[in-house]
Amino acid sequence: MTKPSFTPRVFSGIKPSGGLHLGNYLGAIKRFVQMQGGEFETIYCVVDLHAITVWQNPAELRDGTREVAAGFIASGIDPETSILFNQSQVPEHAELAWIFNCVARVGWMNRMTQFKDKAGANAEAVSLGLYAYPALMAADILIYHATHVPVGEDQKQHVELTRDIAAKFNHDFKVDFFPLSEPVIGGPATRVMNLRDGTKKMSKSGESDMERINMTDDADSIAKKFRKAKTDPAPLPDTFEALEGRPEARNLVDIYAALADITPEEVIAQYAGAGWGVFKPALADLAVDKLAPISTEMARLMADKAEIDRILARGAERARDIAAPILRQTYDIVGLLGK
Ligand code: AQP
Repeated sequence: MTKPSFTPRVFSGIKPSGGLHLGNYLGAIKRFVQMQGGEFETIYCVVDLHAITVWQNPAELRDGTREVAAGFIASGIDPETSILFNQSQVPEHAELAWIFNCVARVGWMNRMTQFKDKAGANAEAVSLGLYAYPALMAADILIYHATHVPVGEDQKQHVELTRDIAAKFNHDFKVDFFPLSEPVIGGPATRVMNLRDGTKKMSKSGESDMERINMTDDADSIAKKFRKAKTDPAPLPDTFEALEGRPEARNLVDIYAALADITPEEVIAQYAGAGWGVFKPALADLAVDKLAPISTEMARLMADKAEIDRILARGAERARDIAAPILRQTYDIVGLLGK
């Protein structure tokens, strides 16, 4: 049998489980923008069904969904060039996820490190949805036959699981229907770390606001958070390799590199021997320079929520045009009777 050729198509999403932070921007959104308008068809999603795997206040979820959409647009996602929508408006995601719940094995889910991290010692009490999350993520990607998935390092294991699910489905039903989607991970900021603890990633749901730079932070907050960011007392070294074993210092260098679109080695070449009193204000200025136009534009967009809702509804229609036939074919392959 000849292999089907899949349209080069990108899918990725962000949960509206809190405000966007610098990790989401550098690890994901910046890449989403770079992949737009070239060889790929690009589909970007506010994954609200993933957000509710932990309790969300309904009013905050609605606004958070709009705010993530505003963050995408303000960062450069063009809702005409890309398809931009929120996940719950395209029911095919949840329908395919059920099929994948029946394909994925419990043992595979048990190996997911993000579940272990999030559930911690409380695994018996978390939602079943949090456990099954990776099967929904596989459906998000495969309902579009997406070939490429730009993500931060923390999502790599889930994209690998998506490939396992696609391969098992294809094998079980003797078809070549779902592509083996490639994770796209690269650059200096695939894992932006918490500003108070360089061994933990920056997260929306981290305990303290001082751990993260929010996309909506003003210049004073950004400067204060970098000034108070944990570091060791040594100045910046002469070589990038010498940052080994200095996670907080390495993190700030990586953030600088990603914001300036240069390599961490170039940052070191520029700042070798500099103390934190020099480097932290330079980093804060750079971050303000890059983030202020985005947060200003987000605020402008959030002033017209009806317009954001219209953009998301239109994006959902376009998404369904791709998703519905793929779901119909999946049902047919599985043997589910219908029109
Ligand atoms: N710290 C990070 N560094 C680089 N990339 C990151 N991403 C998240 N945190 C970092 C990337 O952003 C995209 C969207 O992630 P998500 O919001 O859907 O899920 P998450 O990874 O669980 O994000 P958070 O901020 O940690 O949310 P909470 O605290 O609610 O669980 C993904 O591509 C992710 O890799």
